[in-house]
Formats: sequence, structure tokens, C-alpha cells
Amino acid sequence: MAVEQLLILIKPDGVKKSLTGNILTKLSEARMVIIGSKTVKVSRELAEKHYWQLKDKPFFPELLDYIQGKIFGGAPWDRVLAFVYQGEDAIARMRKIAGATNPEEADPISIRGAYGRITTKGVYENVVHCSSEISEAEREIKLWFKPEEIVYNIYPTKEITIENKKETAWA
Ligand code: IDP
Ligand code: MG
Repeated sequence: MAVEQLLILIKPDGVKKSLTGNILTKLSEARMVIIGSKTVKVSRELAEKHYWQLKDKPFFPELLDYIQGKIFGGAPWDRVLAFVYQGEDAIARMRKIAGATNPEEADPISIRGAYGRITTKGVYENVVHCSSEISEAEREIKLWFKPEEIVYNIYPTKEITIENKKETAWA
């Protein structure tokens, strides 16, 4: 079995319901290692890129509002916790712990089965995102993380020079 990487997001409902600890504890049963982690305020652009494959679905506008935390009134629920996990057969094993997409159909002791719900607008509020295949995992990890935010290079990198680039530093 091959070593894989994947993106896990604790979605705004998971953050708002203070489920971070419970979710990370459940995920740790798979004995994967975390090789990148951060809190991300989710822009419209990032939300659209992340879920681009679902752009024609009727629930797409609500899905964007959900992942941006807008359905919870925005700040401080306008963010997600993002993790890159690595391990043997990581994608299948983590998706099993996450549970089925529809929280009503998910195994009740999976994360989504235990903590998810379907909103009155019909969005599956299912607490976590979990990459579903190797190529998608790579696309998602590259979308959410810069190379230097992951403890070692999991994909090829290149050196680029950006001239006149302004950066914010601690004052
Ligand atoms: P996944 O998250 O299990 O990989 P996807 O099909 O990639 O499932 O859908 C992304 C997200 O969109 C889901 O996690 C869920 O929040 C939402 N979603 C997917 N299908 C539906 C649906 O039929 N109705 C409402 N929301 C959905
Ligand atoms: Mg998916």
C-alpha cells in the first residue's frame, strides 16, 4: 500500500460547535501524521476553486456560503482549520473515519454521522472536508498550502523571483 497525502478541513460548523478536539481525536485513530496545518479565512475565490467540480449543482451557492461561514453570520466563523495528513492508504482510511457525504446516511460513529446535519436549505453540513482521490488531494493541497507551509516537499517545487513584492512583517 502506498503512502498518500490528503487535505482535511474542519469546516466552519465544526469550528463553531467547538468540535476541533473531537475531530482530531477521531482522525488520530488512523495513525497518520500531520505535515501541515493552519487556520484559513475562506475567500469567495478560494471557496469556488475548492468546489469547482460542483459549480453546476443547485446547492452550489449555499455550499459557498457554508464553507465561508456566511451561514453562521461571518466572523468569527468565517474560517476553517486546514491540515495535510500523510500515511499508508491515507485517503480511504480517513474518508472512512469522516463518513459518508450525507450525514443522515453516514455511519453514526463516523465524524459526519455523529456531528453532521442537513440544514433547512438542504446543505449537507458535514463538519469536515476530506480529499477523495490522489489527484484531487494534490490539487487541493496545492490550492490551500504553499510549499514552505508543509514540513517537507511532497511535490516538485521551483524557485521563483518576485520583484517589488510587498510583504507584511511584525512591526
Ligand atoms: P465529499 O465532501 O464527501 O467529498 P462532495 O460530493 O465532494 O462530497 O461534495 C462536497 C460537499 O458539498 C459535501 O461535503 C457537502 O457539504 C456538500 N454536498 C454534496 N452533495 C450534496 C447534496 O446532494 N446536497 C447538499 N449538499 C451536498
Ligand atoms: Mg469531494
